[in-house]
Amino acid sequence: MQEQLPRFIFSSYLRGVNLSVTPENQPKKITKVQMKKILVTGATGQIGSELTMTLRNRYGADNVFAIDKKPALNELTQSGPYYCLDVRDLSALNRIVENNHVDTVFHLASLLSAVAEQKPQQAWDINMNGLMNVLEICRQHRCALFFPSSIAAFGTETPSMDTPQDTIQRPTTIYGITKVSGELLCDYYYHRFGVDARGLRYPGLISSKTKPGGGTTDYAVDIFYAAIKSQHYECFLRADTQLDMMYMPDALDAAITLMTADSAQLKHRNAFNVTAMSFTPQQLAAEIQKHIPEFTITYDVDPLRQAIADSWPRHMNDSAARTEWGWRAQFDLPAMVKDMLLNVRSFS
Ligand code: AKB
Repeated sequence: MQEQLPRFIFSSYLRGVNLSVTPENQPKKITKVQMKKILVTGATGQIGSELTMTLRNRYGADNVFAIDKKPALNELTQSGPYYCLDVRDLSALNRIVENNHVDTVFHLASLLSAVAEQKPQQAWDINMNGLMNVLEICRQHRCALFFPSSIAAFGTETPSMDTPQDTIQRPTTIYGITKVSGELLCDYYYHRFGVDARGLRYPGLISSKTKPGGGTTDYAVDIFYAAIKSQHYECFLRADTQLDMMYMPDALDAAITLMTADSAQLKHRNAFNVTAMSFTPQQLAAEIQKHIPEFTITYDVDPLRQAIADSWPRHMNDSAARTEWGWRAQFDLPAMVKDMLLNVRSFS
């Protein structure tokens, strides 16, 4: 029976990989993630581009392997190993993990909410089949895994204020459906095969280095570029749309702190609620106006992205992350705005 279940589930698209679950290839439960040889998927994306560089600085440039389906020629390719490959290509993924003795995977390759809604089949293919490949590789090679979930894993039936760690999850977007399914799959691989999978439910992420693409919370990044360039921003969400947000340095810190936390302290493991601030476009604009008084904001609401935002929580309760592995954000709204304006100015 142990042998039949995974064979049945994966047989349609896994080829050339040993699927049998024997004592030899079943990972043992570990209490400490190695982080000696690290793979980052989706490395050119908003999180990946910064996480790869942070991990290279911390664990050695040659020990962090970056992959993305886009060819790249920038600090990612110049500072360490970079491979152009799609996470849906299981044998290529397997080769890289095997040849480089990877022990930890940060799996960031994913379509975001708004673009996923335009291409639901592709979103399922990339987000789910990509994750299934990565989980299977982690099982085979005994790697630990970081998987980012999102506020999108909740839906309209979830309490939107002080959203509990464990609560109803009935998302209405395809992106949210792939995130809940991803959380469950990671739990499944932990319980069934002992894969040390850990993860966070990220809120909207704000960063100055790489722009997000196709997300609903992207306005909170775009607004800074517009404020510097033209002192005006036209927002695609309503003025009063309150959402959880986090500045990228905190997002990177959360991922690395969770992966290096003592496994014995983790009751939840996957899908920890984490937040740093919660604001509306109007409140963000008011904070920017403290630095750029002439800045103005108008609203031209995009019904698709507004409906997505309206289905997400306003403010999550992240006490499980605080208690189980010591999560604390460093940046609140005023500190984030000050730093973003400094950084975006220096790039412009
Ligand atoms: C998106 O807007 O799709 C993402 C997310 C909240 O997961 N930033």
